[in-house]
Amino acid sequence: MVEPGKSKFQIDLRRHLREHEVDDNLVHLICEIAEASKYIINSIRTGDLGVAGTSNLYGEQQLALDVLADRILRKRLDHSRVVANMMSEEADEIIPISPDCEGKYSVAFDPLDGSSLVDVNLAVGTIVSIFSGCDLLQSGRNQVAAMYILYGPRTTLVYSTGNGVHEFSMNHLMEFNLVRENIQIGKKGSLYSPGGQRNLYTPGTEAFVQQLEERGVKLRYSGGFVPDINQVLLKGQGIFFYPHLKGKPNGKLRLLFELSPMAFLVEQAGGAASTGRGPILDVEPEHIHDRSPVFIGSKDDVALAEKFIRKLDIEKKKVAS
Ligand code: AFP
Repeated sequence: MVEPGKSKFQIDLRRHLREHEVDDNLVHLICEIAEASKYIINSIRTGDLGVAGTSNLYGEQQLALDVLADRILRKRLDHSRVVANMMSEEADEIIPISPDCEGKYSVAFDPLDGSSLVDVNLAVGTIVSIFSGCDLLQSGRNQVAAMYILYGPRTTLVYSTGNGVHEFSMNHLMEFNLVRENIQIGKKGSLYSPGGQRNLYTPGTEAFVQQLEERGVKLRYSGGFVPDINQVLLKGQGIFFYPHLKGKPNGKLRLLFELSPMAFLVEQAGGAASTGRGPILDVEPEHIHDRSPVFIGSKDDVALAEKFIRKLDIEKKKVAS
C-alpha cells in the first residue's frame, strides 16, 4: 500500500520487509546488516589501502579493509540480540553468540568480497546468508534469507526472504529505498562472466564457452563476484561461472559465504545455480570453508553447461577409467 503522494519507490528497506510480513527478528537482523554497510562504505572511501599484516585461513593476506569490514559486521551482529551463531569468511571457526536458538538466526558472511579490487577502484560487496536457529552447516536450500550490498558507483542492497528478489539504492541520507521488486532472470542470456584461467578449463567447460562464443554472447567479467552476479540479476540474463579447473576440482568460490546466498537469490529470480552436476542449494556442506564450482544465471545456459560437463567431463572419464 503506497501512501498518497508517495511513489512506491520511496519505500525504505524496513517498511518493505514489514509489508512482506517478514518475522520481526529477521527484519531487525537485515536492517542491522544494512546499517553496518554505512560504516563499511566509509572504510572503503577513507580506509588505508594495502595489507593489514594478518592472513586468513586460506593464507591470503588480509587487507586492512577486509579486517575492518569483518570487525564492523561482527560487532553489529553480536549486539543485535537476534544472532545465535555467526561465521565470517575471514574467520577460522564459527563464532558462537548465544546458546539460545529460539527465535534467533545464524549468519554466514563474506564481509568484503573482492577486497583486492578496491586498490584498483573496482566494485566490491558484502554477501550474507541467513539460517533460522543455530545450525550453519546445512544445505543452502534451508536458508531463510540472503542478501548482498554492492559498493559501486551507487551503493545498492539486494535481498530475498523467499518471496521474490528486491533491490534498494542508498540515497543521500544513507537510507536504502526500493528501486526494483521481484527481479526476474530470463532463460537464455547474451553475456557470460567466466572466472578462472581458461588454460585450466576442462573439455566440458571449454566446449561450453566455445558454444557461447559461436552464439555471439558477450564477455563481461570484473573479477568481483558481487558486481558480476548483480549484472546478471539486473540485466535479467546471462551466466557467471567459476568452474572446476584442472588441478582444482572444487574451483575457488566458497559454498557457505558466496555460493549459497547468491544461488538462493538467483533461484528466487527464476534462474539456476549449479555445481556443474546439480543444484548448489542441494549441496550438503561438510566443512564451513567448503568450495564448489559454480555455473549461475539464466536457466537454459546453466543447463547447457551441465550437458557439456556431463558429456565431456563425466561420461568421458567413466569410459576412460
Ligand atoms: P577475493 O575476495 O579474494 O578478492 O576474491 C574474490 C573472488 O572470490 C570473487 O569475488 C571473484 O568472483 C573471484 O574471486 C575472482 O577470482 P579470479 O581473480 O581468480 O578470477
